[in-house]
Amino acid sequence: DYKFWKTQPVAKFDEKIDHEGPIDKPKTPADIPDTPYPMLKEFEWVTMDLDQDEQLSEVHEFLHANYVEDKDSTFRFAYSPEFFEWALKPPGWKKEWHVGVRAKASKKLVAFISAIPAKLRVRSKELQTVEINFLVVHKQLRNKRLAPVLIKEITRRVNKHDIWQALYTAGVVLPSPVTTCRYTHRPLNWPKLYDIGFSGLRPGETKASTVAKYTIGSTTKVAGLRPMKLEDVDEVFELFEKFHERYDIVQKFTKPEFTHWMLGDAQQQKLDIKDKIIVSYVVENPETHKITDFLSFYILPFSVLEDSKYDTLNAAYLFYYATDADFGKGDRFSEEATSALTKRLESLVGDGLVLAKNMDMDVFNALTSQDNVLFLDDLKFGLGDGFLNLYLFNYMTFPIKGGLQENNEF
Ligand code: YNC
Ligand code: MG
Repeated sequence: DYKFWKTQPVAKFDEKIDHEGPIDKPKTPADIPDTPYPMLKEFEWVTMDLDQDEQLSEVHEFLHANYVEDKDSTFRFAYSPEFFEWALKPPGWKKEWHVGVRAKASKKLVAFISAIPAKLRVRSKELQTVEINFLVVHKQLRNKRLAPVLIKEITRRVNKHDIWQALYTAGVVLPSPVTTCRYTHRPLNWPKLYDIGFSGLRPGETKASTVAKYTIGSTTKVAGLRPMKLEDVDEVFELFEKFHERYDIVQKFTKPEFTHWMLGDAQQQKLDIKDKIIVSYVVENPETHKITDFLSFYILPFSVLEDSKYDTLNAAYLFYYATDADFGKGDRFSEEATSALTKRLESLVGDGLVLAKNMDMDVFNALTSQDNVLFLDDLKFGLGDGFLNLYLFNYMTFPIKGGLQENNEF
């Protein structure tokens, strides 16, 4: 019955929404307590210093053992230390927003939650928010109401910086999603996916026919496709901003943020493509040298729990894309504009599959968000059983259409 969430500034399931905006009365940082929320006496709050390799690997190992699993506990997200560098230290990151809880006696990490700054545009309004992620409580301390304490403490630490809204996603249903997406999966190495129980055999299909169905070549097709470079940032940023006008809810990146999210830090940028965790490509028109398209995906493996043959499942996730495809002079959502966009995204993401396959990925994952539903079916993505709900804290919105889309069927 959502004993905790009932007390929080979030929309109720049956709430009639008649305006968009904050839910709580305005407050100032001075109204917020200076000291942390009380913690159970056996435990203590700590701020994790992810600039220290030792603490970074501690967080890494803790999440490795306790973070999100699929519903049958067959797979668990296997974030790498490099991934945390990228996900938890974007421009403007704050150490005090990497919140841990330790057992007082053993000093062992038993819980974690994080926030990073993120500016959002919700329709025509821009909001300074944080994105909350990596909430996790040790497996042996579940169902003890520790999660609400972590959430209240991170809220306090964020409010102290005069930020009152937050964005978060979760597989669980809480009051109330702004939009709901479904995970879809495009097998790249079907025999392995079948062996570890990730993919099944469809009625009427054989192993051989399934392998044939998912076969893709090893060369990309789009002329002018090449890895994105630091020198491309200005041009791609402009293309990206323009393309993103079509969505109702988007993150508004500054240029440094955009560089961080698409290319990673200086260390990432030096890596060989095959070792990267964030992969970005552009299409440079061979004649005009103008950049016409952009595509990115990130690498996040799963641990395969209890399989004798394999211990990792290599997965790529569709991240952002943008294109200057001719949307027609008038309505960007007209049939003509949509068909131009579909064609362009299909070849772009189709090449993304090839790139990921060449990086030895076993599966390419995507959500049914933004314009993905236009191409998922043709590119042989299949519906998974995971859902992802998107939430806003302390902000009431009308249902989001034409951006992150709800109840997509394709
Ligand atoms: C969840 N994922 O409903 P009620 S996603 C939010 N997000 O409260 P307890 C969650 N709330 O229903 P446990 C949640 N999961 O009574 C559960 N809850 O109102 C709510 N799993 O707490 C739940 N990571 O401590 C209930 O539950 C209350 O011991 C129960 O701990 C939960 O990062 C959890 O899936 C998730 O480690 C920590 O199960 C634990 O079960 C776990 O008794 C594996 O909690 C890892 C996992 C979640 C990934 C994520 C986004 C988190 C968003 C948090 C909300 C942020 C709000 C905005 C704050 C900033 C505001 C500003 C400004
Ligand atoms: Mg608990």
